[in-house]
Parts: sequence; structure tokens; C-alpha cells
Amino acid sequence: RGLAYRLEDLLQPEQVLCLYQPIVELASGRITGCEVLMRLRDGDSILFPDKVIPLILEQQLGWALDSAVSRKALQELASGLALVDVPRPFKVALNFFPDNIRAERLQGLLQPLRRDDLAINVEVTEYGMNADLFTDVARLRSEGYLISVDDFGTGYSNLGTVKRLAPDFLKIDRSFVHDMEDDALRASLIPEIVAIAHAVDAAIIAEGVENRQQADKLAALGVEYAQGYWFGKPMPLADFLTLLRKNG
Ligand code: G
Ligand code: G
Ligand code: NA
Repeated sequence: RGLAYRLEDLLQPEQVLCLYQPIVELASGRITGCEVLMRLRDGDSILFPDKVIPLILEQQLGWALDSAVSRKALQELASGLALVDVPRPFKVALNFFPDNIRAERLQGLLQPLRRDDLAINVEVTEYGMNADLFTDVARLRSEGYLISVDDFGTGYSNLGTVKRLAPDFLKIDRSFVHDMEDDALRASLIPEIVAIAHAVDAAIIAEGVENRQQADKLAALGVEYAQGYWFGKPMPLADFLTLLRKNG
């Protein structure tokens, strides 16, 4: 049977894989959190988001995916993090499709999985911004969830929308970091993004940091956190725990 017909089976908990990518505080070098990125196990092969997400959305399985990933990640981390010395609460960033950023359904899913040593960080993309989103985000924040705006700089958000969302973090899209060396225009936008973030009391997470020069430059520009291959690729829990032990 084709992939489209097997998708629902692939969203069963045994088939859903959660990878963890470290998020590092640049000033201290400490891993203060992670982003959860999903893969699906399909027999002997591993399916990546770019391949399965379009099919998942076509079949309206977006909630089935997001809830399976969140549940699995938070359960795995609950037992794993007890074994390592990390800054607490450890910030766990979860991706959700825009339609799933509804306060009530997210609370229903996440409330039973919350723990004192974890802070759940909900990643919102600029593409998902609409009037309802502001209400839902405000409710989630008042319930103690952290909010990040993902892929910042690539979509439609501006100072006004970001101010209304009042996120805890803005994530600078990796295209800005990548072009920092040889694209003067995009490089010049990083200080502007930093200024926007600080104007609304958000911290910045730079994505796609692949070398020390980028990390140093971003830190000098006032960027507080970074994520990227330089610090660690998305990895299975066991590898992530090993990395946390070394970082501690
Ligand atoms: O890990 P990778 O770079 O292939 O992920 C690509 C994109 O897939 C991520 O940027 C993220 O937006 C999306 N993605 C990964 N995991 C999830 C998930 O659990 N839920 C949703 N909605 N999107 C995800
Ligand atoms: O924002 P989003 O959730 O789309 O970002 C996560 C994606 O970015 C994942 O698919 C991950 O594999 C990818 N990624 C993470 N770090 C790096 C990096 O340093 N360089 C590149 N090119 N991709 C990265
Ligand atoms: Na993301």
C-alpha cells in the first residue's frame, strides 16, 4: 500500500520518533532547552517531515501527529531528564500546526504531561497568525506556557503583531544566519530583529548556527540563544542525554 494509505498506522506511538536538538545559552554555553523534531519509522526507513507533512495535512491528521509527538517527547524527557543535571525548568520547544494552536485543545493535551522541572515552549509560525491566535496565545501564556515565534523574518509579522503576541522568544530563521558572512543586506537585518525582540521583551534564538564564528558574531550582536549543527544536530534521546551529561 502507498504511503498515503499507511499514514494513520505510522502515527501510532511506536512509529513516531522524537529527536531533540539542543538550544544553548550563548553567554554560558549551557544547554537550557531543546526543540523536538519528529520522524516516522516506516519499516526499515525513516520518513522526514518534508515528505510526510504535506500528506498529513491533506488527510487532516495534523492533530494526530502533533499530539503523538508531544505526548511521546514529554514522556521520554520526564524520565530522561531526571538522570542529568540541567538548568531547570528545562525548556522544551514543541512544533504545532497553526490550526492546533488553540488554548483549550493544547491544554487538554499538555496539562497532564506538565512537570515542575520542564517548561513547555510552544512554537508559533508567522504564517499561522490571525485574530484567534492572539487570544489563544494570551491564554496559553497566562497558564504558564512559553511562546516562541518560529522562522522570524521570513513571514508577515511585524513589530505590531509581535507586540500583541508578547512571545518569550523570537527564533531568527536560519537563512539570516547562513547569509551573515556574504549577504550584507540580510546580515544587516539581524540587529534590527534583535532590536524588535528586545523592544517587546523577547529573547532571541538564532537557528542554523553551524560554526563558532557565527556563534561569536551573534553573541556580539546581543543574541542570547542559539540552535544549530555547531551545538548539535537533532538526535535521539539517548544521545541527547549523553550530550547533557558532558555539558553539565
Ligand atoms: O527536522 P527537520 O528540519 O527536517 O524539520 C523540518 C520542519 O518540520 C521543522 O522546521 C518543523 O517546522 C516541522 N516539524 C518537525 N517536527 C514537527 C512536529 O512534531 N509537528 C509539526 N507541526 N511540525 C514539525
Ligand atoms: O524552524 P524549524 O523547526 O523548521 O527548524 C528545524 C529544522 O532545521 C530541522 O529540520 C533541522 O534539521 C534543521 N536544522 C537544525 N539546525 C540546522 C543547522 O545548523 N543547519 C541547517 N542547514 N539546518 C538545521
Ligand atoms: Na520549529
